Amino acid sequence: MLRQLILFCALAAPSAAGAAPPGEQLRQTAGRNERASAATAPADGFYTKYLRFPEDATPDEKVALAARLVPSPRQLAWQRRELTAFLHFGINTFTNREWGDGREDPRCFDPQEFDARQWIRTLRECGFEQVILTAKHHDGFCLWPTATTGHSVAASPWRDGRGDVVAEVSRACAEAGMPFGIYLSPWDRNAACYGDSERYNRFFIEQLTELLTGYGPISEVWFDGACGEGPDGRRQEYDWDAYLATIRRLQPEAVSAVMGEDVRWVGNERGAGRETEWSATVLTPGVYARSAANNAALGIFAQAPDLGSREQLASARELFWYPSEVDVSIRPGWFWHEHENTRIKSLATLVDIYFSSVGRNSVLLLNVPPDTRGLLADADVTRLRELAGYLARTFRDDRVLGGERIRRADAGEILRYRLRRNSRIDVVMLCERIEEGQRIEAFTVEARTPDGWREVAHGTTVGNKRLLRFAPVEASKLRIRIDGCRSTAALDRAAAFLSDELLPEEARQSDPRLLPREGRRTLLRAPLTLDLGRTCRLDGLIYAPAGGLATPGTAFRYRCSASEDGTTWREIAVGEFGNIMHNPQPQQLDFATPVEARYIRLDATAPDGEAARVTSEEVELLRFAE
Ligand code: FUL
Repeated sequence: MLRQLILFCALAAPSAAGAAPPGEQLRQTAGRNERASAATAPADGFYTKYLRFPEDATPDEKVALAARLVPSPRQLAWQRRELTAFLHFGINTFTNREWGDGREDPRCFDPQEFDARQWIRTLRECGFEQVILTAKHHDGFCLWPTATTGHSVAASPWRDGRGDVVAEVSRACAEAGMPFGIYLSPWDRNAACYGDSERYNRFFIEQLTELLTGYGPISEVWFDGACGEGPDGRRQEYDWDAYLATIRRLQPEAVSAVMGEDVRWVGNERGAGRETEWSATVLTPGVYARSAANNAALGIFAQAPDLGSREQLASARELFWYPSEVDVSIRPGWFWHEHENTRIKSLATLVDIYFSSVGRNSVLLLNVPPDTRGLLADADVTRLRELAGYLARTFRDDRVLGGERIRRADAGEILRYRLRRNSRIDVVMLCERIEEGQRIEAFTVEARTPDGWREVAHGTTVGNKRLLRFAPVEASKLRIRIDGCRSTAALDRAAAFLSDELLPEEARQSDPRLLPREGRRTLLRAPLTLDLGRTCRLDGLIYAPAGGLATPGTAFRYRCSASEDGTTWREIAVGEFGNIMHNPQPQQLDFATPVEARYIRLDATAPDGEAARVTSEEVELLRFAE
């Protein structure tokens, strides 16, 4: 710490760093600490969570200041909990959809074997350190008996309308010592007042208040940014300042995520973290009124590859400690669908996701959706146990001696470590002491092998944790060369392991119901009209955006029609591929009743209301299964 202080005094005058509040309109309790810490020269030389650069700061001074931006205590506690389980559960579980439209009958919610203890016990055993439950998804159905709307568990047959999913999950978490977070969707397709901005804001704050006062400590509040209202939909002005102030007042320890100010969405739903991932970022959180202007001026957005390099610092006026969270589902969709029971991500895929999230300075938020029974599905549990076993075996035997001592180095310096005798390694773990900021910009890892020193890995950022994989080597020593850093780097952990054996990805079984494509022709590209070559009995259709990528032409709302002669058509399904733009995974639409047809037409629009471009390759048809 002393060294930090000396360095600090020698660098740009901290009192020149600005006093702008994190959220301009956060006038009440929210952000007060952060504002104070940015306003004056902090006694210990660190800026908590927020920093405004002095107008005349040079690029070097900005770099020196950036090195002293640190997480707030609640952010630090959150970053240390590396693995969170997401629990998507609600009306969609029963209607087989990804996005409900808010018109669902609450009577379809009836998880007869509901057991929150089974969820939490399993997740605990599998190494999760926090859970987040979808208390309300976009369909507006509330998993607690709220006083704000009748659209809730109270109107369902489950426990004769006296059940409370949020209460049971929070109780199970308390018993297991598991921090508990909530997802409360701002976009609400059921609430009649949605779009009447003031009324809905009051309604939303009431919901938030119920959740933050009635269910014990809440560790994370997740506000999703999705809204599929489209060009002709309802327009709601969210009062983010008031929402955040409510959280700060009622649960000051809770981090606010995504449309929040503490935790940043990584930018995709694939489980892919950035190779270079800064927690000290120039991206202004979307909930601050100035975010659109600030981010446009820097040419950045949530998905931008570079949110914190020196080039970005040079043009930025503000810096936020805004660490990344990687959200991804164990299945293609976020909600449980029976037809996805065979499409659970393989162990190899989950391990890759772990390395590219936790191993890239992010928290992994892995979704494990409970099923219609109200239990975690058996196949998901099996896979979670495999993952937990794999991680436990990989990380049980650290070969580095004294790797837990804090070590400091300037750019160009080398940190040296000895390994235990007869070490064979293929994973290196580095952890920066983020209480002192995130500083490392580039590093190289070398191993002393029987053939001499060999570079085994290199990288850019480290942050809370960096994991690097390489081909196994016999090694007796490690050298970590700090190739670039801001101020002096501090590592509080260097470790090396031999990873567990991983079997290659199992071949995916193809669905026997898929209608073979032979004899099929495209009659018309827009709207996509297919001639199947003969009359078939069909059960449904799968839409899989090409390459698993969302494009401006990706289909969102659809009308599907069938014909036996190509002249007389009847509509067989109308709906939307919910969330397809963020999670462009195959989505299955089941026809209400089996359809006899030779011709199929899919007339679809993109999220912006324009005609979608769907190709024959993106569509599979499902045969009726007796
Ligand atoms: C998205 C939502 O639209 C999805 O349904 C899901 O909840 C995911 C985690 O966030 O934006």
